[in-house]
Parts: sequence; C-alpha cells; structure tokens
Amino acid sequence: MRRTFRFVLALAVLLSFVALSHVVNDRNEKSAFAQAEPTGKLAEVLARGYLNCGISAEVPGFSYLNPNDNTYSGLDVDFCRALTAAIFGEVTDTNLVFVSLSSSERFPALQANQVDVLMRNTTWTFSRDTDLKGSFGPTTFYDGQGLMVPASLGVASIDDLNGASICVQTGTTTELNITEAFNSRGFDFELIPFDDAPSSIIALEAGQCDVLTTDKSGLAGLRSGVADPSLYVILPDTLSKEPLSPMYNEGDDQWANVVDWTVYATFQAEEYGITSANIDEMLASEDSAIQRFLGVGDPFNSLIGLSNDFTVNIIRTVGNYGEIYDRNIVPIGIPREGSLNALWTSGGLIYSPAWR
Ligand SMILES: N[C@@H](CCC(=O)N[C@@H](CS)C(=O)NCC(=O)O)C(=O)O
Repeated sequence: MRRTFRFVLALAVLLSFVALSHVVNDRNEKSAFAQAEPTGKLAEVLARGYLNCGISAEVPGFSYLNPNDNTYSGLDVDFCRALTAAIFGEVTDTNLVFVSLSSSERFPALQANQVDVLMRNTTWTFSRDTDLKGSFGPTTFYDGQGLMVPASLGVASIDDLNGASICVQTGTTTELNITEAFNSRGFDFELIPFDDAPSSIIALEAGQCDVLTTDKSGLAGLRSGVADPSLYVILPDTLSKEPLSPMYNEGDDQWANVVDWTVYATFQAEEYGITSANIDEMLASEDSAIQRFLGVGDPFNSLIGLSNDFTVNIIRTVGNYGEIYDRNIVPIGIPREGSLNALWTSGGLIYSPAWR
C-alpha cells in the first residue's frame, strides 16, 4: 500500500515537471519571436501616416531635387525611401515627405521634431552625438573633406594655397576643419561663408574665391552640376574624416533600431547577393540564414516592431547598398572599388552585424 502510494506520488511529481517544462518552453518560443509593439517615434510616424525625412535637396548624388521634373534622387533620398518602405511596406505618393534643410537649419529642425530623421550628408561627430543630443545610425558613406579649384589655377595640392580665398558653407564641420588645416600650415587665408551649396559653387564659378571646400562627395556632386565639369579639379588632399550617417534624437531605442537595421538590411542584402531584381527568387531560397533575413518562416524580424518582411520591402524599393551606390554615387564620378565604401568582404567598411 505504502509502496503504491510512493509510486503514485513519484509519477505525479514527474508528470507535473513534464507539464511545467512544456509551459516554460512554449513561453520561451512565443516570447522569443513576439511581434514588438510600436512605441515612441515609430508609433508616432505610423499614426501620422508619413515619414518626415530631413535632406538637403541641393547635393547631386546625395539628395537632389530636379527642378525640371520635381523628382528627388540620391543616396540619402534612397535611405529615406528604404526607411519608409521598412515602416509602411512601400513608398507611396503620400507616406514620405522630404524636408529640405540647410546645413545650419538641420539640427534645430531635428531637435524640434520637424523631421523624424536626418539623411542629410551629416558627419557623425563627438559634439553632435553629445552636446546636440543626437544619435547616429550606421555610416552610409565614408567621406573626407576636399578642396576644389579651377583647373586654370594650376594648383597641385593644399601646399600651393597659401593666401587663398576659400568658399565654405556655414553650419558645417567644413568650416572648422579648413581653419585648422590652414592654421596648422601657418598659411594666410580668407573664408567666404555661404548658407547653401548652390551659392558657394556659383561663387567659385564667378571667381569670388580660389577654392571651394566641403566633403569630397559634395564637391563631386556640385562639380557634376556645372556646365563644364572639366574646368574644375578636386585636389588629392583629404583634410578630415567625414563619416556621413543618419541622425535622430537620442533616447528612443526602438526608433534607433528601426533606422539602424534599415541601413544594415541594405548592407546584408548585398553580402547575400540579394537584389531588387532577384528578390522573388531569393524568397524561395533553402538557405536558413537567407530565410531568416527575409522573414520567411518564424516572425523573427518583427522583434523590431516592424512587419516580419521589412527587409523584403526595403530591397524591393531601393535594392541593396551596391545598387544604391551604383545608382547615385557612380554617376557623380566616385568609384567604389578599393574605397572605404566597399563591402567588408572586398576590403571596405560596409559591414552589417549578424542577422541572428
Ligand atoms: N558633412 C558635413 C558637411 C555637410 C554639408 O552641409 N555640406 C554642404 C555642402 S555640399 C551641403 O550639404 N549643402 C547643401 C545645402 O545647403 O542644402 C557636415 O555634416 O557638416
């Protein structure tokens, strides 16, 4: 009798352990891939129904409004589109508003929430990250400051520029770097400040300054817009590090994740060889890593607060990073091969953390 009782008791204990471990397992599985609820900025953008994306609209290759057909193009514009597609599933006529901001306007506009994000050739710096209470996403273009001069000046490098007058844009890292570069050489110089890029290139063309200085990508973009680009030379000197990156206000981790992993999705897609052209084929891939990245099967990608197929929506809309680069940066004459903007597997710095 006592033996039977002990046996029944042992069986009951065992069964309740088995039952309990099932409950625990079930919970783990469910909570591991639960759809995160949109909160903060993401909830605000979804409720509003459109993204306010801060750009310049004056820099060919990065963000440019074509006055002839009123269309926007550029690498920064494509990242605005990628983010819109990640959030809303697609880009429509109404769910993305480009907000054009000058260099000096951009930070106050972000702080006042007039834009949800800056995709505006903005350099990630210590003081912007701390003093301005911004946060930066992954660098979308590794740049450096350069100098552009009329070819007729016959100048070979910065060392020939003692006494130069220099066109520069206010509210930029450019102003600070150029002053340091000339001071450290003990050179005389005169800075001629402008509030926007078109005025500064017009001033160079009009001979109001000997040199125009800004990010090398900006110089290439502005030169591509003049009537005869061969009249201007970008000197070989690189005066600074200008990691151009998305910027948003600090303190909203979910929004930071949404912006950051949108950019990483374009890097990861390139690494996996997924393009806007082969995305449907790739959705049928048997490779479990590609399936996870594309949100096939488990709702893994929805951990971020977006739909599980947000990566697919990005790739369908703008393609991978290589496609974005080829479409926007190659035409302004900046080759990718051998540069910091190559994929890490080709010796560059374009690298996504693990999609796992
Ligand atoms: N990357 C630098 C410079 C960015 C910048 O504002 N560059 C100018 C010259 S290319 C520009 O974008 N101008 C466009 C405009 O005024 O709308 C920064 O973050 O300060």
